[in-house]
Amino acid sequence: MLYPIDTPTRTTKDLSGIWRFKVDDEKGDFTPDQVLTDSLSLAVPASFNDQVSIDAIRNHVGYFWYQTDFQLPHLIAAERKVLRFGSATHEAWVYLNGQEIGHHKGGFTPFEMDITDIAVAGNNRLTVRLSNMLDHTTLPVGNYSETTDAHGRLVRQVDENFDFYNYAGIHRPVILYTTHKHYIDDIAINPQLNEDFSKAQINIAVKTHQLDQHQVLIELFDEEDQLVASGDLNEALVIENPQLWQPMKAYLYTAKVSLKDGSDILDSYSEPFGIRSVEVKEGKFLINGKPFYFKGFGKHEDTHIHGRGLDNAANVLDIQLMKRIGANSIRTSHYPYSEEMMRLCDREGIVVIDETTGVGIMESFNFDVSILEDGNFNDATFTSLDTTAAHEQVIRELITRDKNHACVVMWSIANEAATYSPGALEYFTPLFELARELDPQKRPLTLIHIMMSNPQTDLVSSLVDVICLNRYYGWYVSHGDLDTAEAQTRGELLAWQEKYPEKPIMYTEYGADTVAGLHSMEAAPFTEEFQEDYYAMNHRVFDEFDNFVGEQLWNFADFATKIGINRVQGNKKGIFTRDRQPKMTVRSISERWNHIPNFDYKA
Ligand code: BDP
Repeated sequence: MLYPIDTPTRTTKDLSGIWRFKVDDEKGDFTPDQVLTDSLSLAVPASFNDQVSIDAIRNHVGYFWYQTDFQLPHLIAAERKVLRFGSATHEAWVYLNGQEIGHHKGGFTPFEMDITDIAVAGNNRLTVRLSNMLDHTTLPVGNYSETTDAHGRLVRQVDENFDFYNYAGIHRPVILYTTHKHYIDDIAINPQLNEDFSKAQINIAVKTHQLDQHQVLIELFDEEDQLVASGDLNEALVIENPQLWQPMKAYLYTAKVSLKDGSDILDSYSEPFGIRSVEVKEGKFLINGKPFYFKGFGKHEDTHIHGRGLDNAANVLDIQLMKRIGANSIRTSHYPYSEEMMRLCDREGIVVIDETTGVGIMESFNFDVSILEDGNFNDATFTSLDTTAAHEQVIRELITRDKNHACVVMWSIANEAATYSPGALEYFTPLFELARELDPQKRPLTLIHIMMSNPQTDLVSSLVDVICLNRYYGWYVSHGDLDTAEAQTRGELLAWQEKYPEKPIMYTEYGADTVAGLHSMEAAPFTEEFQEDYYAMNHRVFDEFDNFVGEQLWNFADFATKIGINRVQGNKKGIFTRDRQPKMTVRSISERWNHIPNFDYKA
């Protein structure tokens, strides 16, 4: 799916701004053609939750109405018109001028509707009904229940099966864009480098709605806007001596695709792309043929006031901070991030492990790791949950959306599923096959292992290209005892290495809750001293293993989550606070990472 941009043949209209908003009382007295009265004024895009000061609205589980009016100039009357949501969390029914025009389930991927026949010149009323409910068929997974209050009213509840606040709303831009009635629908770019990187063949597939006489022309431009190759769909497009997209040193070409009728250009679209190779070989993760070492973070889309809504300024600052402390990569834990962030990572050379919403796939998510001790790993996750359809859908939508991004070097199919549970291999095998089939660039695939999934219990690692581990020795296991934690860390890495000597291993999470400003001489848990010691212990062990290819700590910044006895106003495992101030450990991590090269660290 193409990102909405202005081109000589396309116009975009951003519907961001202040919309009308109201909780749906489910009495059925509002119909989407009406003006939403008695409403609150709310910013779009953003989560609704932290914009309101009324607890009953902030915490409401159920349905919500959003509404705005927009004007369409007569000028574009003859154009094809499309309404596109970057995301609406988690399920949306969309109405234009009172008529239902679309429905989408899944809160982190874009969807669009052709409104050519429904939009009118002049005023148009756009109404959206939104649900923030999650259950055992959705991703992320939620535990849904219903009760009645003292007045006999239905009360819905979602107990998140994951550790982040269930923000909802219209989280990403709503854009109206126009095209000619014959148009470019999609572009897939797959650059192939030859062995010595002196040449790149740029394979481009274009999906169009066109007539037989129309032709597609492709022109490739470098960063100085110089034409470097051109041709139609049947011609091989070759770039000699290509500039490679490198981690932290991005180089982006642009593919300009034109749909032509003789000399008339009916539609044109410009897609940035990078040329780089990615390969997993002999225990190494190779980018452009060289062993890459991941340094970075699991993150969240999570900022004050905006909640999970797009915050371009925060994204820019986060990347600036990452660069300053020597990080080179992120994982989009635990859902696809905004297209704006993905484009920024392309531009800034940030390496991305791109994750689906496959989180919470476990009968009940908790932090009780005692099941490790009693050896009873069985649960009924894969018979009691029913997430296959949602999982297939998000894999399709994620890969369709992000397939051209140079920054994406690996897909993460899920985070911390019950991969030790009967049925896990049967559940994941077709999902991995689907992802491999959909990706034109055939990137490596992984899923992220929870602690209970270790070399003895895990059932699915035969599927992955890289073994990715979330580990909390010294925190959830052997809490506060870093000597024992060190031995456990070493012991488990050895066991993985023995079992899969050809597969690279990396940590995709490790961290300790740390309350900024809390200190102690004896480095007690929750203090800044403990966080620093915890990381030093882990890093000592990482450096002993040749096929250990990366460290992405948990988390970049403190973030909002559901309340619980383990949570002090949010998850405090950030090495930055939620407002992006450093905790003490940032200095030592920066010292370490600025000395670890992006390539050949373990050579
Ligand atoms: C892991 C999850 C992550 C949590 C983290 C934690 O992948 O979402 O926030 O642990 O407990 O279970 O901090």
